[in-house]
Amino acid sequence: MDQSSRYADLNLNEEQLIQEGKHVLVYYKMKPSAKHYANPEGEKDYLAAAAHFAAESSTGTNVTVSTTDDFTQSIDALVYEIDPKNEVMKIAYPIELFDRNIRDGRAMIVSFLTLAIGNNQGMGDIAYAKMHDFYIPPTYLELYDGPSKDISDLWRVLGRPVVNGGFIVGTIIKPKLGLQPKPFADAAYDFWLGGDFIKNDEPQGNQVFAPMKKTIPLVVDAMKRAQDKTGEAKLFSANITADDPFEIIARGEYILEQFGEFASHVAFLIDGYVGGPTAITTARRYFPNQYLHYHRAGHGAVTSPSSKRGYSAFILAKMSRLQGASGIHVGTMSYGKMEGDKSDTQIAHMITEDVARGPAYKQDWLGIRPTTPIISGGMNALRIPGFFENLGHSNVILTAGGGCYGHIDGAAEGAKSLRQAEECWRAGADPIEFAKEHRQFARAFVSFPHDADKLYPGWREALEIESVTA
Ligand code: CAP
Ligand code: MG
Repeated sequence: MDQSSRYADLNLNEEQLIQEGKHVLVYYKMKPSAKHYANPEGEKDYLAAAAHFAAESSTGTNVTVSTTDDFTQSIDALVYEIDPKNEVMKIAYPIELFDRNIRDGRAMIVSFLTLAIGNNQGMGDIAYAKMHDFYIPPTYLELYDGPSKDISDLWRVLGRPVVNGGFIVGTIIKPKLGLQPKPFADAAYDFWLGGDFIKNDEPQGNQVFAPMKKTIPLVVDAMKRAQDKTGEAKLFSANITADDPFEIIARGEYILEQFGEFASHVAFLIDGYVGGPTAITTARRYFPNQYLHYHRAGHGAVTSPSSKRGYSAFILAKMSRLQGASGIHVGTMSYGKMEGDKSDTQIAHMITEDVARGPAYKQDWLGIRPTTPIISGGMNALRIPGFFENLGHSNVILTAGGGCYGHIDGAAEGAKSLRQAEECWRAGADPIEFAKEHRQFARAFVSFPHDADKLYPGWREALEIESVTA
């Protein structure tokens, strides 16, 4: 059934829709199924498929129902632009479609997802559809929580300027799982002698071999000893992810109680993709005084460039700022081990700047606090100069697990090598020349010889230091 007469209006003007501010605008890459449409690239069939997509994403289904009235049609989602050859489809969703809290009338990302990335992901007449950008108008934007804390709060704890406070050197306690409480805390202490910020790895929580109520007290002690020894404040991002919001709350409350006078040094980590919006919002609303660290493990299932369904990493990050993530992993923009591209800098700029361009829309964030780009995934000191050259600034948190615990001289030296690598970039220095004067950075070449050979050919001769097979 061709529903384009109801769910499409190609005369709508995007600028005017933005001016009116009554619609969430969404940009998809969509392909109709050749099984259902004789000419899926043709204007008529493409529009019919897009209209069905809009119907299923708003007020309709695959047939007309007798209960539809005038008001219903007034909140239909409308296809307002298509480019079949480039698989482009843009839909305007009236704000009224989206659910609001009964407690405070505010918006919820789960409602945006259940409509804009809901049934439409499995429709028989759509080969695939992936969201690549969306625009939120001011009257809807202000209904989202946004971050309650941001990187300036961490810089304040670290005793740094709260504007451009600079690079936060972090790690992830490795191995990913298997450390019992004392070795876990020892690993934390070792890193903190050189670094600023430690996170739980995403699956670490309350495993039977490392009960949280045994591990956390030892981590608190390690933080206190490291702070005393270095004279510097240290930060810990504790994983409180769980299925049950009450478990999340119980974990958070226990951790803050244990850290006591140093509770302000604690961020809370939520595995936001697998945990979902409820987990993120539970932490955001119950612990508004803690920096909310959004880990995105699992996101690749929908965001990978190899996936033509779901939504992009840009969308995940944009939704995280709306939900109130203080920081989110944004990948390493091709410099680390995970999928990514140099152009992913657009994600980092979009979650931090007041007004940011995406693939299709310019979003004014209207003063909503920034979300910190968290850089992680296969990073070590050698990969840092190129990374920051590409990103253009170092007001980020970088967490390197292998890059620290795989450093030949241990985690603290690994941390120092990361900090030196950022200094090298900031000074615009040649890394090999810089390494001649900075031992920990030089020893990163020895620690990660495969990277060194790839990134800095000739380093062995130039640095004249003993080389070991990694
Ligand atoms: C990195 C990491 C992070 C990934 C997540 C890991 O460890 O702890 O979870 O970076 O990817 O478990 O792999 P390494 P992303 O530093 O040892 O690689 O940040 O892209 O979401
Ligand atoms: Mg991890």
